[in-house]
Order: sequence, then structure tokens, then C-alpha cells
Amino acid sequence: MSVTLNEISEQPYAIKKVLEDVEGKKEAILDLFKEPFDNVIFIGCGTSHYLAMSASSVFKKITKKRSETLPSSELFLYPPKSLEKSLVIPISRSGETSETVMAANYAKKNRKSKILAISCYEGSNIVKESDLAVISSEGKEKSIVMTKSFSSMLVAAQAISTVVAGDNQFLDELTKIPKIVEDIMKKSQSLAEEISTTLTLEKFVFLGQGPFYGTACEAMLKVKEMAIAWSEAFHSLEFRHGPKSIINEKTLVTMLLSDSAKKYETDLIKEIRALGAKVLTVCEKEGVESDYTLAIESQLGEFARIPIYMPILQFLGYYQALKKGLNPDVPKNLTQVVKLNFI
Ligand code: F1P
Repeated sequence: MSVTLNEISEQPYAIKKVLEDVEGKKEAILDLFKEPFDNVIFIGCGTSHYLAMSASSVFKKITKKRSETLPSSELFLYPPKSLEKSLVIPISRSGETSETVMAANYAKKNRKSKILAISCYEGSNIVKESDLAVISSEGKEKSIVMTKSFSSMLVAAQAISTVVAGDNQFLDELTKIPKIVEDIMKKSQSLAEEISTTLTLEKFVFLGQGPFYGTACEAMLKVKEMAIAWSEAFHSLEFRHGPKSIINEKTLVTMLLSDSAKKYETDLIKEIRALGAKVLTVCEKEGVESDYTLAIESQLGEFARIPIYMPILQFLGYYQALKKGLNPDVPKNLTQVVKLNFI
């Protein structure tokens, strides 16, 4: 049995456990935020960078505070000003990725920033560098590609946002996610398998606005890593401004439908289909004309339901790999952790 397939299916439990970890660290999180940070910078590499994008979007919305995202390397190569008044939130499954550890080290030692780490490994270097850490203990993976680590660490970031904002209504929404992900798992798997077995595809485009853009980037990376296929991600409405020229009849465009941009995204789906691409729409409820639809029926707002969109996106990369006779557990050219010998 594939480790990746198992780990995709283990997401509900990993999410449930990380919510408990945040619950246990509520006071420590509130203590840390007593400092009047003028910016909160989420950083990461690869999947964790894309996770940081969605996490920062949620943080801004829920806490109404300033936040931004950087790939870890940018933080120490092109450091933003006033780092000393910033909180840096490094996200790293392993907690050992060289650029992320280097960035945290730079921010702490050279700029006296505070560090709040999100990782799957308690004893990792990134946790050692941090003033506080939230750990997704069940997010640990044998697979090289990140799946349950992504969704559980994203929920950790969402839960931290609710603690900082004192927004119990949003926290209540997050506690519903494990069961909804459990309930959507089979439907996600069979739809991804159906698409991969019935369509001959050569290009994959993932579209998302706001909190869904980071998630679209992560879906793009899953297809690249597991299926070694051409894939790109864009803010939904950016697709018209040039990239749509790549559409052909072997293109699958996946729309991660939001609430705020739904009207515009629904019009765009019509246009994309008229150009000959197939469209998979991942959304809250049925009613959007599409070639394939996964309606999650979560009753949750757009900033809460992001992790529920993940299984179908991960299964898509998985089944595309199988279709090409590839082993998703052993992606080409990749290692589980990138450690640079000069850092
Ligand atoms: C993240 C990462 C993944 C990538 C591969 C190597 O590492 O770059 O994005 O898919 O698994 O590691 P981490 O900092 O989250 O451990």
C-alpha cells in the first residue's frame, strides 16, 4: 500500500491532534502576542511556502493585523525592514530545511525578531530557534511529498489566528474540519481517480483567489512532484491576462471556488470551457456548471474551509502519477528534506 495514499487518508486525525496542541498553547500564544508586532511574516520552502501564503491570508482576515509571506531564502537574502518589530512564523514539516532554519536564525540573532514555529517535529532545529512552537505530531510523514502535514499545519495556523483574535466562532468552525474531511475523503478519491482514468491530460492549471491562491500553488506542486507533469497556478482572474493562451483540449483547469470572487470565477469557468479545456470545480455547494464538481457542503466560510479542498487536489497528483506508471511515493529528483551543505 502506498505511503502517500495512506497519509492523504490520515489527514482528519492529524488535523484533530494539531487543534488539541493549539488549545494547549493558547495562553502561551496570547502571551507572545502581548508584544505589539507591526508585522507577522509567514515563511517556508516549497509546499511550506505555499502553506504560508494561505496561512497569512487567513491571519490577516481573522486578526485584522498586517501580515505577509516570503519564501524563507528571501528573508535573509533581502530582509524586509523593521524585522525587529516583526513576528516571524516559519513553517516546516521537518523543521530542518536549511533556508528556513537560516532565516529564523538570521531574524532572531541579527534582528531580534520573535519566532513562532509550526512544525511536525518537536526536537527539530527550527523549534530550537523559536520562542514558541506549535507541533503537528500526527503530521509526520514517510512520504517525500507533503499531504497531511500540509493540511494539519495549515489548520494550526488558522487556529493560532483564532486565538490571537479571540474569535471563538471561527475556532468553532475549525473544530468541524476533521469530520468534514473524513466525510469528503471517498468522494474526493473517486472523483480524482475518475478524472485521471477517463481523460488524457497533458496540462494542469490551478486557480484560486485570496486564501485559495496558496492552495492552488500547492496543488500545482503536487502534480509536478508526483506526476512530473506540466502544471501552473494563478490567481483566478489573472488567468485571462495571457496564461489562458496555453489552453487546449488536453488541459484540466481546477477552480478552487471562493465566496468573495465566486461571481467572477463562475463567469471565468464558462470562458475556459468554451476554449476547450475541461474544468474541475471544487466548491462549497452544487450549482456551478462544470465538467467535474466536488461540492464539499461544509457550511463553513471561505477562510475556514481551505483544508477541506486538499484531499481531491492531492489525489489528483497521485492518480496522475499512477496513470503515467510513476510511483508517487518516490518522486523524481526529490528528497524529503532539502539541506544545503553551505548552510
Ligand atoms: C518542505 C519541502 C517540500 C518538498 C520536499 C522537500 O520542507 O521543500 O515542500 O515537497 O518534500 O521539502 P519542510 O521545510 O516543510 O520540511
